[in-house]
Amino acid sequence: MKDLEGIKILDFTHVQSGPTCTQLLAWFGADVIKVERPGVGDATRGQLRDIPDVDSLYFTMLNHNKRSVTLNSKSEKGKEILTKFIEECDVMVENFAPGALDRMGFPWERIQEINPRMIYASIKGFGPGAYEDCKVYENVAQCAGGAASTTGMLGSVPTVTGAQIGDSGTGLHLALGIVTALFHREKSGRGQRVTAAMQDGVLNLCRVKLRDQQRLASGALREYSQFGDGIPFGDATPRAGNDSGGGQPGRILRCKGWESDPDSYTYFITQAAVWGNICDVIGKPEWAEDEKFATPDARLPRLNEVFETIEAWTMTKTKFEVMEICNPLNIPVGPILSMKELAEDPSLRKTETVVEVDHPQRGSYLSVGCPIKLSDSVVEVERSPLLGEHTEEILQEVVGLSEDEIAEAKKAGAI
Ligand code: CAO
Repeated sequence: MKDLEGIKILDFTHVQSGPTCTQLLAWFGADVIKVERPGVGDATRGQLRDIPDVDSLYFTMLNHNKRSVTLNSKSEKGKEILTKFIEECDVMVENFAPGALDRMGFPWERIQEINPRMIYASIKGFGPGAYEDCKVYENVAQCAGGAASTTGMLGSVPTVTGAQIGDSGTGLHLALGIVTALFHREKSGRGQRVTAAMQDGVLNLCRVKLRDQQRLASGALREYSQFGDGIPFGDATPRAGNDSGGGQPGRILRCKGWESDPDSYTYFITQAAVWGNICDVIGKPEWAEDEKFATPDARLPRLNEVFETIEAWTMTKTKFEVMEICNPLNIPVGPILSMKELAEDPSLRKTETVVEVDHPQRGSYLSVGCPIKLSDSVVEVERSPLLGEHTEEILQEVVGLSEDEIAEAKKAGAI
């Protein structure tokens, strides 16, 4: 049994942020009906293509378990069909540029009028305010949400991260909002508007950096390497390089083979509770009692010396050997894993976090499966739909069009 079975989602999303949200809902059993412009479709179908004329990995990896219907929702006939879809569906999701659905003639008020039970969920770049009309892509959100100003090396340019916290992060936020609104509807019988702004989503994920902003008023951030380096703090949370964001200092350290392998590194955390074990493993047992190193406070101004000494040891081991030695001693470390290593990782294959999917045009490809595991509700990853693959069955099943009506809509260019 699929938990969201019976929930029909009218999916007007495109590119990355919205599709990640509806993909999650599809994995949990919702019937996600992806609405795409006839002959065009989601722009990502054709972006970053690795095989000519075949849906890109960009598209196929973001649109699993959905059905595709083509509909020109700006044409008169298309609007008629869209109205029927709104009557029949439970949730409508979109991440168009601000105002696009209003311009199409379907503002929230109209949608509510057509179906008061409808949950209407949107992602925009910004919430209400000075920038509400702006179009936004991933890296703009990372910059506007506080991630870029706090990421990168001190004294160097602001840096964006490879994790798509603006797009996929906001998609996750929206999915939770939709499920919450579905619960609300169970009790109230009413739908509601759900919005998630990418700037807000990124800032939510940068919560610890706003924490540090406020701590600055009480003086230097002593766990930042710049404190030990004697570099004064300014009036905003600085870039922290690879320092840990929490109270246990950590850094990325070189491992055996780093000269030729760009990913031969480990993240090493000097957790206070296991400091004695760390001292033993790196060959500095005397540091456990030495007053210059014995306590977290004493170590903070000496983190460079601490990590240089640990690194002299990690450089004699591979990143996996560091893991094998430190884990039994409860020392938190983690290898820097390349995408190649992740793609080949047997544990991730076993849990279906990395899955092989078959596609009629491209053959077999790797994808990231559902990262959320429920003990009773197992997710089966299905391939993404071809453009308009389900148009006729959806128009018949969901909006009740006859074959003649479908032929007429086709003739009018509405589907
Ligand atoms: N039938 C008819 N028209 C359709 C349609 C359909 N099935 N699907 C889309 N369209 C129309 C839209 O109505 C819109 O028309 P108008 O400009 O006349 O209102 C037009 O296609 C283009 O939509 P868009 O403005 O959303 O697309 P864009 O490529 O210009 O912008 C993006 C893309 C992502 C910048 C913008 O959609 C946006 O800012 N979205 C919100 C934030 C967001 O989700 N960003 C993440 C993107 S992933 O990095």
